[in-house]
Amino acid sequence: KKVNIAIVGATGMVGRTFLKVLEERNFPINNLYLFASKRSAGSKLEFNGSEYIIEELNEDSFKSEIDIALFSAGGDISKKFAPIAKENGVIVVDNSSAWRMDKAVPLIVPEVNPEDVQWNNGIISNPNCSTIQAVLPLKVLNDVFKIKRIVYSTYQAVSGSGVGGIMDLENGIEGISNKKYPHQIAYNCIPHIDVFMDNGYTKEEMKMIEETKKILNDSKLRITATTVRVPVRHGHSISINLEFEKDFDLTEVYSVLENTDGIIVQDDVENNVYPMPINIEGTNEVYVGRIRRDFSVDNGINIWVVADNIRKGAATNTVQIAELLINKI
Ligand code: 11C
Repeated sequence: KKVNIAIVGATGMVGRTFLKVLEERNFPINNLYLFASKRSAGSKLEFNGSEYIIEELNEDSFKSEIDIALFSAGGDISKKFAPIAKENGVIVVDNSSAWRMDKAVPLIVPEVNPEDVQWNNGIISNPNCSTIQAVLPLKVLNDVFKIKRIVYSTYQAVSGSGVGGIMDLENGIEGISNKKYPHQIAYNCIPHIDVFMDNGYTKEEMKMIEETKKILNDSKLRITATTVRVPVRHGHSISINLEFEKDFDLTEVYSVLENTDGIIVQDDVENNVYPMPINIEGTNEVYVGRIRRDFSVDNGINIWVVADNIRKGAATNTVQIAELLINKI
């Protein structure tokens, strides 16, 4: 069955990647509607060999027969327009942080909690990019060894901040000052992603902590995080330190990860093989390597997790959620 799809924020980095991923996955589309701000209205984007004209998003945009709308236009647009779409019978899959922690809104990574699509009420949230790539390995390891504590340390690409982040990196290399970030990102690391909260953590850190608990459905999980922007164009990396309740065998950890859909294990240190952002750009999987015991605690382990933040961290995951919906429409 073919469905009618709308994209809100079609001209952005994630919006354009929605189109590529829908095309690559042969998503069964009948009509496609592209929405963006007034500035982009009238311009065209190509999909499956045809040109589509971008329309300005407004309160009447969802009056057409739209089944599913993929939103990636920032939190304010989602807050305003997702309820309007929902009232018009559209199911919204939202890539912003606007609805993620709303108890009435499922937060989904299809390899982890696809069943949560059942209780959607017209809005489904796509998690933060760093959370998505982390919970794939965590879900299967938790199922087998029961996680006691998680320590996240991230190394996040500038594309996570959109075009402005990439400009700051490229300009910085040329000696031109930063606009997007509070400091130069070229030749630097900035331990500051999103705004600071009253508790001393950044919002990105709190997103990773709270979203992980919601997706793994365990509000008591002990989690801490440090999120850092690094001068990498695409691909977020995360060092994850874990403590399990149960003792484990490293070979069993490998086999659990290797047998999980969506995960590719790259771990052959003798040959310098481990996941790196430069190698995984444009892919849809989550890569895991540097798997090793943490000898400083009981039942501890370290893993290194890399994924394309615009694909699995955003566009691909959102399209996969829409695929879960197709059979229900
Ligand atoms: C970053 N993770 O890399 C952010 C971008 O909550 O959807 C995505 C922000 C979000 O800056």
